[in-house]
Amino acid sequence: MANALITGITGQDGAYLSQLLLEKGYTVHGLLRRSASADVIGERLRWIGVLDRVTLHDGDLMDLSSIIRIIDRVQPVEVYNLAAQSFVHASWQQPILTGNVTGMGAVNVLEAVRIVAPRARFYQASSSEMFGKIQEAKQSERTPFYPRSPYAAAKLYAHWMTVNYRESFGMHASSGILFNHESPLRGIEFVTRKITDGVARIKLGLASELTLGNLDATRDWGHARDYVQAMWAMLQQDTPDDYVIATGRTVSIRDFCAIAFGYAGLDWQAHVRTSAAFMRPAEVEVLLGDAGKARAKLGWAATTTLEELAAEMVEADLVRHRAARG
Ligand code: NDP
Ligand code: GDR
Repeated sequence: MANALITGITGQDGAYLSQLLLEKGYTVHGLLRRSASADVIGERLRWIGVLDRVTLHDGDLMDLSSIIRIIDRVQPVEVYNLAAQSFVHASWQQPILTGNVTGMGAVNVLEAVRIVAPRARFYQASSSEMFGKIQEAKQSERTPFYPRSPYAAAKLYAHWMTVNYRESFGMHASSGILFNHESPLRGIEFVTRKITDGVARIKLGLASELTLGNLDATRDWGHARDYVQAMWAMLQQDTPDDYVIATGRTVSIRDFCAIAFGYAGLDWQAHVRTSAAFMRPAEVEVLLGDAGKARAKLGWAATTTLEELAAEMVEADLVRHRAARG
């Protein structure tokens, strides 16, 4: 059985990708950073039902020797670099950490692969945030980048290093420029999950208000379950390349509120407040992806509508809060 290694295995995408790779017959290994909160480690992997089917190795993206040791031991055929400080808002408070983990961390993984498993195929989790202040109405692989946050600048560095390792060393290194993708496993600080969690609390009488930031921004949102399939498909190609992965529909935060509250039979305007605390020093106003290349070359297309995604997330948050209430 082929070994795959996932950094960021405890995150949203790590859980869905683990599930997909296990279904495909891989032996799945993951990089796990030590935490004092050992009781919550692997919560997403447990939720999706794969925690006891993956092998976790202690290490950190900042610790090159740990990555070399793990890759040397596992000898993976595929390495998925999903680990990052991934919250854009936090990247202004922690720009150096974000640069180190999200930017340089990717180079640590590229170096480790080059040194001890040079034939392994490598996937870099690049981001639509790299388009930032958009230079074209619909963003494709040909659209110039304009990062608007320390997170986006770090991702852009990692992206270009992936391209450079491919061109300099002949590595099978691909970069997926993924637009926002969500799920019931999305971190609670990201806006969709914050909203669906708020809807569940309000529906169950546990809260009456939800405070958000900029409601005018629009995002091209898909489902993480669909998007990890594109990651895998990129590494099955004979030639490594870069691909935009998106739905081709952009919706404002305001309209996502209407969809999620509406699903639960609530009027969002009666409950949503805004606060400057959740505004950003620089905003990415609009993102809208053109995934035509992925459709043509990978045969990939998003299959989950935003309405279906919001419903699944609200239902999961209702279940969580009902269970917590006892
Ligand atoms: P999450 O924030 O859910 O997961 C991030 C993962 O990185 C976690 O497993 C986290 O571990 C791990 N991590 C953070 N710092 C370190 C470190 N120093 N060493 C080792 N591991 C570390 O992200 P997502 O699953 O949503 O996203 C996966 C990747 O895709 C990220 O790189 C993200 O930036 C990128 N991306 C995400 C998009 C999205 O919409 N979700 C869109 C485009 C790109 P821990 O559990 O210990 O915190
Ligand atoms: P984003 O996701 O920054 O696009 O990055 P996030 O959900 O944090 O923000 C989306 C948009 O919503 C606006 N917003 C709020 N955001 C948060 N988090 N909380 C709020 O209360 C709130 N109110 C309004 C934001 O201003 C923004 O415009 C995500 C991450 O997964 C990245 O790692 C990934 O690279 C990109 O998606 C693609």
